[in-house]
Amino acid sequence: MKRIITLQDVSCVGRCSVTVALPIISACGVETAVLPTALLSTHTGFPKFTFMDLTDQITPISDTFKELGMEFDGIYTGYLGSLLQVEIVGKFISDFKRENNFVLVDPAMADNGKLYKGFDMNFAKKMSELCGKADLIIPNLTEASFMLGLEYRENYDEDYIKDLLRRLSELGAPKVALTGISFEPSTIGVYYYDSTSDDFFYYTTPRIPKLYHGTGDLFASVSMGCITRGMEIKDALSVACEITYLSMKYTMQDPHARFYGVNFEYAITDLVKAVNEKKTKKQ
Ligand code: PXL
Repeated sequence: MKRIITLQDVSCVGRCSVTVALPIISACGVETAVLPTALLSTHTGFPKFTFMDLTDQITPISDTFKELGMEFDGIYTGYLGSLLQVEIVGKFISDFKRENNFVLVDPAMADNGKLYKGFDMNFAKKMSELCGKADLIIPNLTEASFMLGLEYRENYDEDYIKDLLRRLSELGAPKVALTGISFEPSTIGVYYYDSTSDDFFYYTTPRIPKLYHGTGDLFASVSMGCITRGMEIKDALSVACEITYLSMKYTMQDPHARFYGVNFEYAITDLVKAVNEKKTKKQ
């Protein structure tokens, strides 16, 4: 069985980060190891939360992994809490990156034109450096704009998105998937660019006109699970769109859901089905 490790926070309540990555990647049939980078009572979207930084644990844990000769088929990073933490996580990637394993960096730090609480443009710059160590990055439009030092735009056309994708790949990751891209009101999806073949791909689902916390974490986790399981990246991103759409649809029935993340639990059977239908290698 393939084994990946994910480095991100544990937020006790409010599905995001590890509490999404673990069930979703496990459902794809991939062992999911975790290296928790912080412990929070909830994610930072709640009016009040605790935050215990675990940065000082990362190096002793990774040194121990090294002594044990531990290897990972994939490394997946998400929300990271400080500049120093991004730096240390970058070192972890350098230590455990191999020619045939896969590194996904989700620069989870902003959405809807705004940085999450506690982040500034220095952090966005640092995150853009971490993106340079990845095989694939999955920013949303806000994160992409901030990492490139551009103004966030709500109105754009296909040429603008393609230009953004090319510039993002110049950060150093050969493959880039930009989420939340919409050219007309009724659909939304992912725009993907593979700089190694100069190939673009766009996939959409119907748009659900709601903002829910944790959809980016769900999208990245489905992508990581499916890719590790042997799916082509374009197929994995398409499945991630469908599962995010379905989970949002289920969440709409719950009027208090916004900050508690999306009800992805109801979409797990659909995810397992998609993995079994679309995986290309027997793993
Ligand atoms: O969903 C991204 C995320 C993850 N972890 C924490 C967060 C957020 C977004 O606000 O606060 C702690």
